[in-house]
Amino acid sequence: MTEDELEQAFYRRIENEEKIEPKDWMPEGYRQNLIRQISQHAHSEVIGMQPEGNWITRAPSLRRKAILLAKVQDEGGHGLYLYSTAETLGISRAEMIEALQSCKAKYASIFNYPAQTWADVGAIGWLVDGAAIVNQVSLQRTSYGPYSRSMIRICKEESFHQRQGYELMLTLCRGTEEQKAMAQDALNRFYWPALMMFGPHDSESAHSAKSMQWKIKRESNDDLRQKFIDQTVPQIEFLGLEHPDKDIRWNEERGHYDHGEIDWDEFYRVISGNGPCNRQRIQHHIRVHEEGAWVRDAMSAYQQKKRQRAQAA
Ligand code: FAQ
Repeated sequence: MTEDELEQAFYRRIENEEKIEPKDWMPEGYRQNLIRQISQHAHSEVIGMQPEGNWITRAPSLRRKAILLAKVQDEGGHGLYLYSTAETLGISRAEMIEALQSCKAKYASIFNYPAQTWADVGAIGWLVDGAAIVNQVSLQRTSYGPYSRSMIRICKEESFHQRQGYELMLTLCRGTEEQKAMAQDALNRFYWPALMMFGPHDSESAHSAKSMQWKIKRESNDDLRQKFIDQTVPQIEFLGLEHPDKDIRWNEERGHYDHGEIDWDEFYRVISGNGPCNRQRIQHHIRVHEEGAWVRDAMSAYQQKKRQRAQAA
């Protein structure tokens, strides 16, 4: 088949909702865009372990500690599925890690905010995992087969994360005045950065047009953000907390909540490396990666020994 015929066949498959698999022909731009998005998604999961990981030794009970340990470990696992998914497109894990550590690749802006109190652990589960699920449910229908399948598995685990976060918030809101105030403060600090997780407005989104055409993305940044805004209003009411957005109003005609404007200067500051914890997050990743070098060396020495034994036999 000629290049033109291969391209036409690719678009027919996209049109027919068929999944594209690793060995199938695909346009180079499609491959590169997937590598960009999936590797950044993987980095987000791994860097996302840091804010909550900070609370494992300070969880207030054995039950809460066990839940938090399991959750943080799940996020590491999600990172590993996603790195493997990106590797099917012809990039190595080492190249992706290098791009992260040299700040060429991004990760979700939200993880550059600190988890300052125990209530932040609840707000992260409820709002950050909640926003991640809204996005990832949509990505279950993405056109690249391995990415779509990893999203199905990840969403199942994320919904447990979201529920444990909301349950933690509910416990605080039904506790003492101080505990409820701590929950309100965590909501106030995490609400706006959670909305930023969906990316810039559609009109400002560099990759959306191509990603929608290729069905890598199935819903736009603003549509997904609106879904999250709508679902969060009754959850805030049920907790008995005040909504951080003073402009939030139900719009009967649109069938959605109208809302206040996000501070986009803050968003661009954070994604360009100048958020509250950007340097700390990357430095921590580099340090731990270097400390783990002996594990990688031991694994490759073991593989080599196995290969040599197999050859000798
Ligand atoms: N933060 O043209 P667009 C989680 C960048 S998982 C940082 O709209 P696109 C689980 C964007 O990369 C959370 N950068 O881009 C968990 C691009 O930069 P580039 C992660 C952002 O790709 C919970 C530029 O701005 N989820 O939380 C952000 O079409 C708790 C232009 O933007 C995913 O990654 C941002 N918020 O749409 C873990 C989902 N927004 O690459 C631990 C998969 C935009 O040109 C604890 N990704 N940028 O240098 C996606 O769905 C998309 O990539 C979007 C952005 C929607 C994030």
